[in-house]
Amino acid sequence: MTDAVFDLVVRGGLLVLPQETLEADIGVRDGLIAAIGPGLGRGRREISAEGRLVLPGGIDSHCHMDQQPWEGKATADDFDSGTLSAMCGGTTTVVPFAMQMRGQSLSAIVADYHGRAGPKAHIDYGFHLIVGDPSAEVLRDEIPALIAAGCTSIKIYLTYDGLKLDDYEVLNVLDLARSQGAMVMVHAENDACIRWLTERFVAARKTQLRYHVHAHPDIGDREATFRAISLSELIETPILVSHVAAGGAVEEIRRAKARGLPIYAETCPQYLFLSAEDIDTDDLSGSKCVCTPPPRDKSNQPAIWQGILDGTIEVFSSDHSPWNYVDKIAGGPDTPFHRIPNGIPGIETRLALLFSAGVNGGRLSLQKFADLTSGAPARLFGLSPRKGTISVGADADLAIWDPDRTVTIRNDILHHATDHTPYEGQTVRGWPVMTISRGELVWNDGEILSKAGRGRFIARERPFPPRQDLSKVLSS
Ligand code: DUC
Ligand code: ZN
Repeated sequence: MTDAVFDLVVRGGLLVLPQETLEADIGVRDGLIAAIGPGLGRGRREISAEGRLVLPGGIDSHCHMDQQPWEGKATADDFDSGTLSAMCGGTTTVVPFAMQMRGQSLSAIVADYHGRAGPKAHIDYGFHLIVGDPSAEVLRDEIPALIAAGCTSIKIYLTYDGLKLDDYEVLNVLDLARSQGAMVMVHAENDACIRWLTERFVAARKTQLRYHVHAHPDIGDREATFRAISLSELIETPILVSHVAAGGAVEEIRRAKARGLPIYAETCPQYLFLSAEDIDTDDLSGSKCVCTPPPRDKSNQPAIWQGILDGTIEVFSSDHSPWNYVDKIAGGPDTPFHRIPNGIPGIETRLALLFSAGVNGGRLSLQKFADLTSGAPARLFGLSPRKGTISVGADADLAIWDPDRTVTIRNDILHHATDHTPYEGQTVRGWPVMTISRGELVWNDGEILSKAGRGRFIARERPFPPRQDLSKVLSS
């Protein structure tokens, strides 16, 4: 077609732009959005989006793939199946974790992770840095160089053997993050509460699955969230509280924001669409829902929704952490709760679950949905303005949705390599039917058109201006 003005035109959809919803076309050139408007000129390729919604491709800023084994068991998804599954669920960028444990070199882990992702990823990706050993050498010689190379966010844990930091170490990491303009994500559970309760439940032979929830009490989330906020306030650097699961943590974050502190928060599908009841089974099937923090008592769900609605929680990501069920129950029918690998799959169902209950359920506007699942993670993790919105100059990363398609989630319709989904049998309305990554149609309603290795590493910007001074504390 010689008179083509664009490489691709997505024609006639209802576009979900940051401030409005507009019936218009999108013209794509060289993988970028070149024009938005009605009646655009021809494209060498045209895709009809008539009767459909066109949303920014999802950004999943919390997902695990091809991570180090847990008690000898590997995650089910590598970068091939993990990113494929994301893509088929309407996601166009993922940010998984390069995980350093005590004694390891973080730079070596990141180099290894590049080798794992590069040949396999179907969509674009970045890496967060899990800092499990913030030695003076790692803080001085490794992290600044990794941030300069585009890994501009750090994850720290307040629990988990081999990963957890004490408060002194947290302060060092926060101090470095401030000086580098990096985001710090915090897994905020109280480690001592978990260990103390687990020891007592085990001693009392209370090892059935339900005790997983009791051993991770929501008061421990509240305490650890408040502590993380306090350390962030002292060091004057933003943090993002990961996977907020319970009302108490929401309250702490809301209070901190009301005081003007730069505290951000994320929640995940398991805290809206699963509950402690799903774990409390007589057999081990409830282990399909075992993750940390655990899905809480249902009474917490309205608080999470409220946190989303009033802006206390900005980000909705999956925390896809795909262990096979066969590995979860490998210890036999009496496997105690604390020996079940933590984590559940959910990278492909994240968007549809929220769209169905949020948008079709009348709780969320399309703009809010797009911001929770794409715009906010892009801004907070240094992917803006390249990704996160439908706007001229941005990457043409799009998800075309049939807002009325009703789908019953079954593991055999999903594309992860995990042998189960915790959402088996849940019915949703609204489904992403096409995914476009940098102007390339990669998922066409049941047909996979991408190739492993086409995804690119995205060197992310620093989300905050680097600041050397610690003005309030050190000037006193
Ligand atoms: N919780 C996490 O924070 N990460 C991975 C798995 C889990 O359950
Ligand atoms: Zn996680």
